[in-house]
Amino acid sequence: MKTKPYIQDTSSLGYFVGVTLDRFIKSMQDDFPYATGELSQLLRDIALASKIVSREIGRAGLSHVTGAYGHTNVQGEEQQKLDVVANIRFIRALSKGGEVCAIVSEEDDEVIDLQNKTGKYVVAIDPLDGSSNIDVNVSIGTIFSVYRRVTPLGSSIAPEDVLQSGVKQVAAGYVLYGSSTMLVYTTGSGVNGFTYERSLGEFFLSHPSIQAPASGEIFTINDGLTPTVGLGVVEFLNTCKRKGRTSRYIGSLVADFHRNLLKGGIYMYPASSKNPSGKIRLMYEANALAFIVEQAGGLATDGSRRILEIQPETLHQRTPLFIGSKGLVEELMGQL
Ligand code: AHM
Ligand code: MG
Repeated sequence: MKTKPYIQDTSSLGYFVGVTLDRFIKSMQDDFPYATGELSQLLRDIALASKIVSREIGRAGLSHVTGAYGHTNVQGEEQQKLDVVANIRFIRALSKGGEVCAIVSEEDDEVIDLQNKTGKYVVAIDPLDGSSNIDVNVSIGTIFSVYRRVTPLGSSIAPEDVLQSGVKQVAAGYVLYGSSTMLVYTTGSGVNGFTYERSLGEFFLSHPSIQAPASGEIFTINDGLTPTVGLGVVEFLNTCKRKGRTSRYIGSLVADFHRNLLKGGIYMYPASSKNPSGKIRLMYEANALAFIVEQAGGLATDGSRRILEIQPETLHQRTPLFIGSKGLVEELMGQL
């Protein structure tokens, strides 16, 4: 019988077409001979929860999960029902997996101690970001950071396991529930994006090796804040307008960030008189996106410090955030 080797020529389609998230995670793990597979499993757990959340969001208007839950979180913000649903889904997935010992969530005042003394990882998560857009069918997201615990396995968790600066992240990512659902993540060797194929129930690699454009034309800010922000930011905004740049603001950090990451732009949430420390939370919003943007060649700062080097002092600490294309962030910094 004549045989021939199976050689699939995908060169005209791009090498990565058809690679599932699972397979991609596995191939990344294979690059590290001593990897135990626990981080890979953790990423799969997050992906699974995000599929469930994507389904809940997709039918929210029909299933009575829109609207307020009737409870205010530690930030003094009213929780939406979907915030609570997403929080439960992610915490359940992360606690069942067995790799995680502690979780910091936007929706929980205190650290969630999973009482798992063999769990190697700590996760900080905003299960559903963009609360104001939940009920109006506009893009929202999930943001997550993964840290290695610093106390020895077998011991109880301690504050130093949780309050780690962003440079210590071993993985970070976000899920964007937009016109399609996408998961974008990094483990410190580039940024890759996966699009969810709902009918197959799989994420497929759609955006390999994402690079942030070196500069860009988009500036992103809640313009209502500008009367109460610092003069440097106002000056930069005037420069953007004079140069004919484009203003775009969705009000969902993940969506605004993702657009600027792909197209070139800068997202700004400065300190203002209403939010003297800014609005964005360091541990489960800014750090993950800062890790991703740097991996993609961009920058993230609070105006004077690299976001990733800020030592968190409290779980729900806020920070001013300027993040995006390197050229634009540097230009802003020159005017602060
Ligand atoms: P949230 O975590 O309560 O949703 O708040 C964070 C959100 C970000 O997604 C978004 O960039 C920002 O808050 C919008 O704030 P504002 O409505 O003040 O423009
Ligand atoms: Mg949030």
